Amino acid sequence: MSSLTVTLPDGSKQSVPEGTRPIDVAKSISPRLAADAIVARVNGELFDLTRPLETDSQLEILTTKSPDALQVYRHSTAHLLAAAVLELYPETQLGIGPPTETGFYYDFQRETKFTPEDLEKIEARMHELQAKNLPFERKLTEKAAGLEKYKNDWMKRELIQERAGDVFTEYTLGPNFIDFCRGPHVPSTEKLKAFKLLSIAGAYWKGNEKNPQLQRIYGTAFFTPKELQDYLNRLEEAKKRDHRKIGKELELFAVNELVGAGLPLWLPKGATVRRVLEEYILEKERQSGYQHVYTPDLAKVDLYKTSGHWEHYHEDMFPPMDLETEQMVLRPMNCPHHILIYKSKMRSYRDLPVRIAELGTMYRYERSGVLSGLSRVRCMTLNDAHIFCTPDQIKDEFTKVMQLVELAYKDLGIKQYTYRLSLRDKANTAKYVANDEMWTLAERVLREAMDSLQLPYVEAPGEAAFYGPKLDIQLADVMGHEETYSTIQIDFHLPNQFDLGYIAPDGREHRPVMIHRAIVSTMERMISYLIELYAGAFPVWLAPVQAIVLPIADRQNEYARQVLEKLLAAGLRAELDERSDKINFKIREAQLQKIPYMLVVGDREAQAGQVAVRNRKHGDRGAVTVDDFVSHLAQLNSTRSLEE
Ligand code: TSB
Ligand code: ZN
Repeated sequence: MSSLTVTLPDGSKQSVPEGTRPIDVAKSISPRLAADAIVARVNGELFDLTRPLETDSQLEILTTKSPDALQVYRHSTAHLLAAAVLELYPETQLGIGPPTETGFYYDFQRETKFTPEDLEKIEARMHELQAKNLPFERKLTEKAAGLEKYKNDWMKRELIQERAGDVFTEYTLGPNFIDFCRGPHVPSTEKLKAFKLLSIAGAYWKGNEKNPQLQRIYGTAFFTPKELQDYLNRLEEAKKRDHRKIGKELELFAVNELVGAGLPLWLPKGATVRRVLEEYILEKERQSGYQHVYTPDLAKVDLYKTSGHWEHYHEDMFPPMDLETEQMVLRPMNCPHHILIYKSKMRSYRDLPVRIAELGTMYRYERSGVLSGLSRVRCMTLNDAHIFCTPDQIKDEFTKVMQLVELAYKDLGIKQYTYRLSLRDKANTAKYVANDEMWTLAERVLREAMDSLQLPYVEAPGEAAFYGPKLDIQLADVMGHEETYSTIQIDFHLPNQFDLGYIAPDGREHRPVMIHRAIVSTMERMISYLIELYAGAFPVWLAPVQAIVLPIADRQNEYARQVLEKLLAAGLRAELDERSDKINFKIREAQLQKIPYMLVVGDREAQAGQVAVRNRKHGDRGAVTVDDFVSHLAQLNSTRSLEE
């Protein structure tokens, strides 16, 4: 029998008989390694631990420390799910069952709908099968034989037909289950120690709504029960904080079928939070030398042909409208309008930087599948600005924008964020303007600016704007899912497209550079974040209702109204609950509404000109005079304090 050379990651070599399996090598290194092993990597490819080696190999044993191993582990758990489903509901046909970022799913075709009770049954059966320590085994099948074998299974036939080559692989799981699959898998179900089924949803075959709808079962799996429990706890917390749920409970926003998906309606309370945020950022911008403008939400298609949006951003735009002899389109970005404001008069180097800002409403055709509450919408208002400056001014402007971001985050109580340098994908020529020199320069400017601020960043190819690279500021939700909020973008492209100029000290016309920037992102996305960050209990300065007056009995209503008047006169947002309900009931409701201050007034308070203060977090705070309370609250409000 011939032998093979196996090279391990530390460079050491072993000579082993042909047919040796990675698991055998792992055992020869240490029993511990063999026990922790999930899958192997052979010559760069993931490889079953129990599959015989056929050639000389670079071999790596992946254990529970490796993210790639987790993907394999979850994929194997998906097979376990499919095996359990087929045992319980043999009439089911299998779609695909891949791992995901957070777990796995499997798509099934079955007449009857799966119920939550079914999920419990399926999960119990998964545990039974798991305990039998069933092996995963790889099998090679001839394509022709496979098509014959699966002649009644249209999904499998489609998958087999798409596969290149004459043979394909299948994996058995124990004696009764076999599935078309690339693998690899864990050696046996003994490895699958912690999993949970989570939900059922509809999903189209291959994600195409023209195809039949399947039932998708989602689950998650971790290497240890503790990791699984931590994840489930976070999921629970995320559900509690979900801005869509809180948005409904606190009457912040609503969506209506008749208006359409991704087009939220801001209810009075949500609108108040938004207005406060808008006023805040406008004030900070005014103090930082920005000039605010208003521009229309639509323009001629020609504008976007000039800018390049039509060529590179078309797929994200709403389709054009025919109007008399013109074609109009809803704007997907505000930049072209601001450029035309810059261009509306002669500019000299003495005028630069010109900073044109707007709470600009824009429209993007986000696909229905990615829409979510306020965080990803189709109509959004961006705290936008375009800075027109000389090349020498870029760094200084960049730094000032970063300072503004930091100030805003501090005032909003946002503490955790990371920086991302978003670059183009050089291979995707349709999505990015072609001009290597320009991209290189813009990227260098961003890197230098970040380096001189000594800020760390990660790089993300394929995330740039079509006109230039971005420095994005990323915030994560409870589940660790990241989105871009603030963004600073260097653009040498649009100034060319619109032939922008300024008169330089040499008396000649030069080209300005553009910086696109958003500090607090779109009102929609930022408020979705703040709702989740505070679980609806906004800091006083952002709260839709800052204090509510609660008379104990009807006879104090008159006094309560006077208290309300004083609060309103001081510019505070206050309400009065005059209903003839029990005080405890009123307090409970105000607490559920997360109103920072409840001002209870009974006979004693009415006589003394006082209110009994109750705070949503700290409970009873004792009685104070109305004037003292008003000035305390006004102080918290005007200083935008995060205390209460
Ligand atoms: C900063 N032209 C630039 C602008 O001058 C621009 O539009 N940049 S952007 O395309 O990156 O969008 C700015 C920000 O809007 C993003 O960073 C993101 O926080 C927010 N945003 C983008 N799409 C959506 C959406 N569908 N729903 C909610 N917010 C969004
Ligand atoms: Zn822009």
